[in-house]
Amino acid sequence: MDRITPFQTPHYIALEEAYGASNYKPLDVVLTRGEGVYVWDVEGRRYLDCLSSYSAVNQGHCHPKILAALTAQASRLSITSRAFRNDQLGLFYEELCALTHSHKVLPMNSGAEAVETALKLARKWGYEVKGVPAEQAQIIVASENFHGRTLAIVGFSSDPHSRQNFGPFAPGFVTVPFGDAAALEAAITPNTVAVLLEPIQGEAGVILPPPGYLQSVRALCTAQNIILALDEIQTGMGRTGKLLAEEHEGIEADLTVVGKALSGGFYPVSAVLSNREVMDVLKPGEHGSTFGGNPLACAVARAAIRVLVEEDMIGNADRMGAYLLSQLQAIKSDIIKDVRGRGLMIAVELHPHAGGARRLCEALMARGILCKETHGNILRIMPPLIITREQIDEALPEFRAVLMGAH
Ligand code: IF1
Repeated sequence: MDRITPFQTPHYIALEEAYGASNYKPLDVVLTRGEGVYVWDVEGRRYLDCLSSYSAVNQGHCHPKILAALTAQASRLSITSRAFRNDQLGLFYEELCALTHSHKVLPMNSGAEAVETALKLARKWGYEVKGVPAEQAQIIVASENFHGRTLAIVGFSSDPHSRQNFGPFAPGFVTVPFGDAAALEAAITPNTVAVLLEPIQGEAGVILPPPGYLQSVRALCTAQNIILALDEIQTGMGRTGKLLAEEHEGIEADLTVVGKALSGGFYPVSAVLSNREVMDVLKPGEHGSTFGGNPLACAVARAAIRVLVEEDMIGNADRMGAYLLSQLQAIKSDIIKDVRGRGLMIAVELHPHAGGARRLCEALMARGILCKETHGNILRIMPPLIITREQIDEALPEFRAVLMGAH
């Protein structure tokens, strides 16, 4: 294998161990190049990327048209601050609103920032439009949620690893079991301003909503004048075979949070989408961000949206996701408890006696496939949406071998 960079794998690992915070435990693969569904390590080995950076590179690694937009804009104007206007922001707003049938957009950078923005919008709307008494707003969230890593967000996480020793936390959040509409209805009070949900829980292990659940939540929110906020940061941008996962349920959220593949993985770009009423509670000076809505972010996101639609990546995710799911579900193995998913957001849940999904990730890595485990016994399989049937067929024998016990 021809070498690509000056150092070998151990050198890069040693540097990360010596100087980096230990807030991750990555696989010991050092990547140096990405193209389409593949990435290469510093030893020249090729891998099928079945994580897509947690659904940030739906368009495939280093998509040439998004790269071209990035370099063209970066050579012209990268950032202006929002103290002045620029020639990319309005076009980004118009194109994102047209794509998502939204009325207004608030651009941010990371997903967590956009979720925080949605929480602030919901609370402000609650006080100024719904008439909830000051400081009394309540927001209902689901157990096993993942919405980011900020203090407010981890404060309503049910994962001890996300919240241990980070308190005290922000008040005003009520947790109910995901999928239980009756429990959610029982948790509603006159001070409830919003419900925040992932339409499919990603980090929890691709937990699909029970049929009718999201329609029930939508109806409850409409009937009781409560904002339905959907976090589509991982499920959006075509990942589930629809542009937004809410489309599978035939509902429309009042606030929708998007991120990750909104930039095709080239740049942190996130946004809150809303109907006019909710977004209009914000007045100048009441929210913002240095990089939010900068021309480079907007140019990259415009190209990422364009290729997603023009190259029918959403339809491909639907077709290839159905094929991959059916092939994985056909694998007979005593370690497989469940295989589930929607579009190219798929999970293989293992029985406890399987010894954990990390071991399988390492076995798959040795066979040229990169996956990530979650919650110990769940394998997430989320390739870029451009994957072809041939590329799936090339990977299936490796998945079968590892899931059927060969290592
Ligand atoms: C990590 C998890 C996934 C998200 C949803 C908001 C955010 C995320 C539904 C925040 C981000 C990332 C964060 C990253 C790993 C990854 C992740 F494992 F952490 F939980 F995808 F499942 N809503 N998810 O999935 O967006 O601020 O990160 O831009 O923290 O290690 P962000």
